[in-house]
Amino acid sequence: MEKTWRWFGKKDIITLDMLRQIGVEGIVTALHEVPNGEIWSLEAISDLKHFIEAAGLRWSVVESLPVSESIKYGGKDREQLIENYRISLANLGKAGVKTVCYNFMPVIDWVRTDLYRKNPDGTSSLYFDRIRFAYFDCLILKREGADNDYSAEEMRQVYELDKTITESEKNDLIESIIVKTQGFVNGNIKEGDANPIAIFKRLLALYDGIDKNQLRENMKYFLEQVIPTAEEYGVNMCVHPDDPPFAVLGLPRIVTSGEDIEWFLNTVDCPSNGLTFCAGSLSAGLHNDVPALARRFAKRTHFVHLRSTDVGENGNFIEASHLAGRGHLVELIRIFEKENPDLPMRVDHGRLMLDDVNKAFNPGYSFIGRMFALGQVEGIMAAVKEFEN
Ligand code: DNO
Repeated sequence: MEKTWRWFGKKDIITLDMLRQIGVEGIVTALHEVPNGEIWSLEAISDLKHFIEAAGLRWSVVESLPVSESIKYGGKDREQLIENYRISLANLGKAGVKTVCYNFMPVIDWVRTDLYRKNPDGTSSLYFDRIRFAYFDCLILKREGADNDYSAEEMRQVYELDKTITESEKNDLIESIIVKTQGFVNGNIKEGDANPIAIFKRLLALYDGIDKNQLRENMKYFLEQVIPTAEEYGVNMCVHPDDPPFAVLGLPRIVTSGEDIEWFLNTVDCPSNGLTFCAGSLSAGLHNDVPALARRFAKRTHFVHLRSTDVGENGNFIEASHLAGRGHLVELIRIFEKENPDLPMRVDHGRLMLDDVNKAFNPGYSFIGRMFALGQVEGIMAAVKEFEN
């Protein structure tokens, strides 16, 4: 597989020169400064591409070309937004950037409740705590009917937590769930936005009455319009699975399981309509057997995220070592190296450790933890190549 790295553009404190030194071959990035829904011009794409190439690397994957909210809920301006999306795709194809990752998660992208969960060794990892999440949903957001989404025992624990939780912990929950994890991935709320809860509630209201079937219809509509353009320009689209892979906050999620993946691949059945195989996201759902999914969908996978999780019986999950947990990365690498050795792969997230603590990295995207994981993955790749062939 091609060793790629998510780089956040010219302002990233991790430079392209640093990445070359650690064996990175391809860059995964986006025009982060272009607001969602606007066209990515050929000029801006080419400029960034040349900048990357001047450092001796290549722009392998776009992550993400964001799908505007209105396309997902089927708003009045979706035709225009889809048209803009097609133009951006065509421009990427013309510039020779041919793999495009996106997601179809309503309102909120990836969800974590704790960005600095301490491990026994002193490092920290990203974490999802179901009771704290339910607390946010029921007692901070106060979403109507939210308590129906949790068991009686879970609600008992939510009210127990209410007796001890501090204001600063409540604030951390808001920051972790809807602010710090969202802005840098072109999400809806950025750091510094006033009253994130109010913005978030307005966004949730846009999905009133939109269930799983309707969201599928809207994704189908989108794919039917954009995949022909992707095909024409030789671009491979690859949807990122929902993270975590289950419905949250009363919102439907439609890329969570083998059945879901099968559905969208068959809906527009052509090679340009593919999957980002995010082992971390898929592994956080106990219903998913990650290596089995890799075997099943390797042929339609255009991009791989290597990461793993450990899931507790209560549904809490922690981002595990890249060598352990439900992701089974050794097996995945074996599968993907065999099926498609040219696939771009990036290690996803990493532990926060050593000198990186207190530096202004995006959550999950510190340097040393990711470099460490890349070393582990490189080792697996070498072993797989040595012993499989
Ligand atoms: C988080 C990421 C996601 C991902 C998008 C892709 O770390 O894995 O935000 O980039 O969902 O569209």
